[in-house]
Amino acid sequence: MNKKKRFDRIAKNIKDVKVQGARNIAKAALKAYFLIPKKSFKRKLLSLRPTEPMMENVLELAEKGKSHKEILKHFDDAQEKIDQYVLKIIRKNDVIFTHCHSTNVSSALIYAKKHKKKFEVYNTETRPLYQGRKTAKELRRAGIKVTMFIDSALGVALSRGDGTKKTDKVFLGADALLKDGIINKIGSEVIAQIAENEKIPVYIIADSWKFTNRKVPIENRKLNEVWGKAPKNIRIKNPAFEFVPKEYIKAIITEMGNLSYDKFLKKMKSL
Ligand code: RUB
Repeated sequence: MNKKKRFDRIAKNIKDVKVQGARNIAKAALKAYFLIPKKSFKRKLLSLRPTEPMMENVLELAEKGKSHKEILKHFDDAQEKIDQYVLKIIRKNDVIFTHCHSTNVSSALIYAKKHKKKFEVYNTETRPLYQGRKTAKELRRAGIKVTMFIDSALGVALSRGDGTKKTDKVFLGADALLKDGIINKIGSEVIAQIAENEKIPVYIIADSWKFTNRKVPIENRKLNEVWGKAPKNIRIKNPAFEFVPKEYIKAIITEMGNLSYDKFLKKMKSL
């Protein structure tokens, strides 16, 4: 297959969410960019998932001459450090709630399981594309006990009702780390609000390369993801992401440590 065809195939997989999550998107985009390292192709990649500053950051690094290998090494090194920090905060019998599918979150949970931590996970199915099923399968394969909830059972999952246990911690990934909070999968702000009411700490688990000072638009996706053959006269909205203000965040765990959001911002400023 020629380079253009391979580029197009990767681009389609990113657009269709076959490749999903900020880190996997950044990795795939990088692979595509190195096939055809041209500005117009970079622009095309950035247009596929507009809420992804990590993709933008790594493509800029590549444009400035950082090698593919160096960038991939950052992802692995960062994850290793994140895993260590997350390991330290998981307590015996914790119930950890997560949403959607995040490689940064799942890897850290799997690492903790490998290091003999005893905990279980509550997660959401994450309509309309059901990334929660991917999370549930991945964690279960690693031997972690998982209970999946429909999205509208968020309140039940987070506030002990109908036979559920008390949730001890919320772990959310992030697509964008901003000055005043983070952006993650739609539903994340409601989760953070309920967690705040229930006094459950919310941890953001993310590679610091998701940080940006730029304005990040929220991606609105195709309506047929929500309702395949909806009657024409019904309007549908399908926002993919949502902003979570830093006030709801107990700490952010990046490769730089387990920090309050303000301390994290200070560190980013000093780089
Ligand atoms: C995925 C999502 C993830 C973040 C972080 O959304 O919101 O929580 O991207 O993921 P989508 P990671 O499925 O629409 O891409 O930790 O893998 O970078």
